[in-house]
Amino acid sequence: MQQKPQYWDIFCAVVDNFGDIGICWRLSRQLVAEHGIAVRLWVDDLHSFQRLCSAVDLLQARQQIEGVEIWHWQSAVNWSQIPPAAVVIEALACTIPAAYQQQMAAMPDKPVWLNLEYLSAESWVEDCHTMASPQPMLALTKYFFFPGFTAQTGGLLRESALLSRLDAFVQDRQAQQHFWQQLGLADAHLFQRRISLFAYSHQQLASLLSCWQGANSTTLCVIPTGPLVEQVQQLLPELSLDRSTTFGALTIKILPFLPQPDYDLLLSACDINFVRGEDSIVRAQWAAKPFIWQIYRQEEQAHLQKLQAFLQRYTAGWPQALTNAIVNFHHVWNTEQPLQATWQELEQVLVELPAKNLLWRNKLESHGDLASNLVRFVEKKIIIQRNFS
Ligand code: TRH
Repeated sequence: MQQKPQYWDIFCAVVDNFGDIGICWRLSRQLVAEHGIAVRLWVDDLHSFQRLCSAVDLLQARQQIEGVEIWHWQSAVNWSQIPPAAVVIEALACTIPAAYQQQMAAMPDKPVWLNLEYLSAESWVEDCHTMASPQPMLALTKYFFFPGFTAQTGGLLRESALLSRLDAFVQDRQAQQHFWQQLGLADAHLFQRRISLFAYSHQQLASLLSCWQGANSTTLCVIPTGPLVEQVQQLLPELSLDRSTTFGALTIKILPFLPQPDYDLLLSACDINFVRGEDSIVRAQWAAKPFIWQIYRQEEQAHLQKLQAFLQRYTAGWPQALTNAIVNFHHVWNTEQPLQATWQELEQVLVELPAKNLLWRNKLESHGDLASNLVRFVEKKIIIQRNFS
């Protein structure tokens, strides 16, 4: 007899940008497709979700896409009518409704309640990963689950077929040509390098673009639609939004916001990837091409500490000149300081990065993937709860 799938509720409050929903959408699809879990994804902002997934219907309170039940998390939901799932995830430190929490506490088999945290390479994460947070008012326990870069954390989101898909794509010139063609860039292979630029608006953008304009080699730079495009337009008013525009050695093409699986391919098709926030930096590491991370800004410069922690792990054991080039450029890019000299320093060592990135990728892969690590953790908790009830 076929077993009934286990229900998981994932709650996603979109703070800003696309990281929150990007992560929840990936996780939900993977849980459904690879673990046979029935996922109900609660999202408070369907507009942002629709940018990532065009199939999202803004008018539906409830819809199913790719096997995931998507529910609009809005004030009108009558939580007393919603039986909680066996597993409840508050994604990226959002807070689930109090009425839903009461329902959880009233269940004979208490749900496993998890707070899926933000990504950080800082060492304290290992101590807090899977830590229990008893909720005395509710007779429930919540557990912290941290994604991360070491075996003592929950690992990173990675679909089981991702790396073989990316490797096959990189080895298949025809598939790459077809990919570029579909983006209106049949001539992409004629450029000496291809750069994807996904970044927050930036004070040094003009300086970066002028490095590429004046370079000896030709650059194709693709920029996804968004506020950065407006900034580029102000700097380069001749920029066309529909077709490629050339400025010296630099050609720019504005791309539509791609579906996530296509964005993964873009990162593999490019020679250098500028990424930002929390999810695209992870995808850039799976693509293993040289990447530059613009970390999401936090109050009191907390993000710079996080960046330093990441760079320390990522460059551990590297030759000093390579480490310096990477660390220096990340520093100026994230503090928006003049970058011409550091860009030139970085260019000298770019050729060394793909091999280093593959080693780094292997290491990350060995920690398992976040969805599978979550499932394993939940299974253990359910067994323990059964034995004690
Ligand atoms: O959009 P972001 O800046 O998101 C940020 C961070 O996650 C940050 O930590 C969080 O606190 C804040 O949001 C609220 O960058 P991020 O995380 O890379 O998310 C972008 C998502 O968009 C990611 O899932 C990749 C996806 N994407 C596409 O699917 N297609 C595209 O064309 C592009 C450029 C991105």
